Amino acid sequence: MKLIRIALASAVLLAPFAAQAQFAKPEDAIKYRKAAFTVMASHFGRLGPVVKGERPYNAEEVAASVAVVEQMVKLPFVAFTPGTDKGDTKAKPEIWANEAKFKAAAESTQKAVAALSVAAKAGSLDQVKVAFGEVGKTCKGCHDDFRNQ
Ligand code: ASC
Repeated sequence: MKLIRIALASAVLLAPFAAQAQFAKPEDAIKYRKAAFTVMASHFGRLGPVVKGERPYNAEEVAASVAVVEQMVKLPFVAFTPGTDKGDTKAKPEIWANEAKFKAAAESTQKAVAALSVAAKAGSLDQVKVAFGEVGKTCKGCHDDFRNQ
């Protein structure tokens, strides 16, 4: 019992360091999160012309892009580690000043993407259009609050 308590206490205390240990240097975390956002934006952006009717709806193509977005949206938020507010980044200090709000914003994006994934898998352009709009709103909301232009 005592050992378990010590192990749990250590795990809690060391958790933030474990997250940081994934990246050798702050620049690595910045590069990593930017890479995830870049790939995500590329695949989310491909849906734009489809939902606007400028490109024919291909359900498989859309589902494949949404699957990439769904994977990418899991990645960048853990890379906003302490000390990565400086450097080649547009991240605002608000991310670290208001971590709960940032976490909530990340989670609402992930939830919206999960809904987009359901729509894409259903093969319904109407549902994809709605879900796409909702994801876009969460992207913009987070950028307005947490990213410098
Ligand atoms: C995109 C993209 C974003 C969001 C945002 C939505 O395609 O790259 O960052 O949509 O512009 O408002």
